[in-house]
Amino acid sequence: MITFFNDSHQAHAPEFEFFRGERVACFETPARAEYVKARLTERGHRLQSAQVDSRAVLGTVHAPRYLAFLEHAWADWLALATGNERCQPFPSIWPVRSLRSDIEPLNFIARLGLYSMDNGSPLSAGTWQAAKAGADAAASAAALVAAGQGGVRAAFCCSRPPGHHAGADFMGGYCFLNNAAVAAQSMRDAGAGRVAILDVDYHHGNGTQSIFYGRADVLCVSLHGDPLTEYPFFLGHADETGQGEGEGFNMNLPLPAGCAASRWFEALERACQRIDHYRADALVVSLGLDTFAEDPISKFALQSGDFSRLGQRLGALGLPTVFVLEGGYAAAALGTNAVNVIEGFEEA
Ligand code: OKP
Ligand code: ZN
Repeated sequence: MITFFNDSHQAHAPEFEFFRGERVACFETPARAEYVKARLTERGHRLQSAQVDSRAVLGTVHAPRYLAFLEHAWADWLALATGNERCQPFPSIWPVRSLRSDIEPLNFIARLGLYSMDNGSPLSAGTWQAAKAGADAAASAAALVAAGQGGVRAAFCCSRPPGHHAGADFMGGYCFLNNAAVAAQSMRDAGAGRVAILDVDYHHGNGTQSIFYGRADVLCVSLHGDPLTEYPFFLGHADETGQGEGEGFNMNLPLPAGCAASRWFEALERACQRIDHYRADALVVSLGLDTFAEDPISKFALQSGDFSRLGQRLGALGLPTVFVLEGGYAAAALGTNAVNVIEGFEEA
């Protein structure tokens, strides 16, 4: 399988996040992608770098004022005070119900709150550069797979930071630019009439859902930990089925934290049947690997061998497919688990 990788993911390297009010080392680290790269190389997969500039498609899935904020956020932060290059900015106020989000404040931390869903998505010097490279990879993979040149049926983007929590105008959950949305929109633009997005990350992909919620041309299906107890808490319930023209084109399959792998595979089967019935022309997989039993922040029970089975089932859908890496925090196991999905897919 063609694999996209770009060293500039390393430019996004915040040092800490908050956990129970304390500073802890980030879970979403550069080592994650390096472990996947190492395993891909070991198994003889070809790595390439992006050749498509995602700027135009980013302008259709994200709000212009959010993109402008994100691109200049680090420079704005540095301009605020000397020494800020050694500090990470975090939001401290958010425009919740009854507060206005139409007017962008001038204050940097207020703007950071306007464009954030949580205080768990630290910025660093190279956040924009890394996230943009990931979006470029998603656009490149989509272009390649949509064109089907040389029999290319699938591509995998080994990029970070992840993207599925990022909405049209906000960051959150370690995500800044929605790579799955970029891939899906790029495939639509390249002529695919119907695109399905399947999100198998442990956490509900609220950003992806919200971007396509009113549309019938992109079906969103997600299996994830029940938001009653799991992040992102405020979206991902089974009764969210789409709205307007999009009614019936969003499917959530929340599962209880701690459930067995057999239950997870039953939900995967339902998801695949929905995608079959939709008669999708192309598939985007938000490949979170935090369903792994050893994941430090998640509570599903998949073993490494189960990722081969996942890949086989996705391959059996028989669709042009773009994989984008999302979460997965048992860093040293990510290489094996990601490559198991890819090789399972190729076997099918
Ligand atoms: C991102 B992805 C721990 C707080 C948890 C949110 C989890 C984000 C998951 N300090 N932060 O979907 O894997
Ligand atoms: Zn996750």
